[in-house]
Amino acid sequence: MRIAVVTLFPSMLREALAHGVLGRALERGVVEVEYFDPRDHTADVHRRVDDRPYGGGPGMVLKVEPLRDAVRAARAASPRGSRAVYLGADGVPFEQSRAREASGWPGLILVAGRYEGVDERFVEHEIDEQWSIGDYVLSGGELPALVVIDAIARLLPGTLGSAESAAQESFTDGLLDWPHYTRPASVDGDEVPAVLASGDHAAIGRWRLQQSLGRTWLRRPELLERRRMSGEERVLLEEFKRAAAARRAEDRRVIDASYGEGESNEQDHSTTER
Ligand code: 4G1
Repeated sequence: MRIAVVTLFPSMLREALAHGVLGRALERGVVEVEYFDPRDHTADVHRRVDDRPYGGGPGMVLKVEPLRDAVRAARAASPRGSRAVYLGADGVPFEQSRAREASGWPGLILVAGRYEGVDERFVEHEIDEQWSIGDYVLSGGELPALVVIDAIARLLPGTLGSAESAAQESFTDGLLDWPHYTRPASVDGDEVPAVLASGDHAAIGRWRLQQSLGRTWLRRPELLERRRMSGEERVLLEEFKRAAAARRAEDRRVIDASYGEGESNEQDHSTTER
């Protein structure tokens, strides 16, 4: 896949993409990343890419012409059917489903903003989609571009080993990950869950699925609502909830015992965990 990045800071991405699984994918040509700097598309002596916002207010806005010409150069170097995406806080959420979809495109042109953003007329005329990686204030679109490239590149055949790619389509799609453990089996008296060392692969699979369901229920309940559950999953989650309730009851018992009956206990335990 061909990825073109329109950015004022290409070295920010170049360095970050040289490592690990992505670095190897680039070496092997599974993905090709090319940079287009709007500053290379200026005509004035100051190589000016920004200007003051019409209507007043703080900060600067990226001018249309250097951005437009950089995107046009990127389009000329990209395969037919490539799509140009502006990364901005006001885009649609960039999620795994969008990464999966974009991994099937022949090419992708990512545009990273700076300052307060870009002139809206550039977006209207040169951009096909707008994506946001999340709700926070950033100082530029370069880190979002890295996030998007990482998420898409690892879906391309040849980036990961075949064992890893099979695991990606596993049954835990749409759930949080299960907890992981490695050696030693005991750290400061803290033991690995016994089931993981049992060698019973069916039991391990059930435990992991249950942990994924339980953590998703605790931390990201909206993800469970989006996802239909099998009968087995319902049973596993109900068992997790019962165990969680039993743990809470036991915690309350221990707390009551240590504070003593009738003594003040101003702590509010309702806001900790479910
Ligand atoms: C208004 C967040 C502006 C930010 C409201 C997620 C944030 C790109 C993203 C901003 C950016 C809020 C993103 C803000 C991003 C141009 C340069 C826009 C940086 C810029 C909540 C600054 N996902 N933000 N504006 O952060 O590029 O992709």
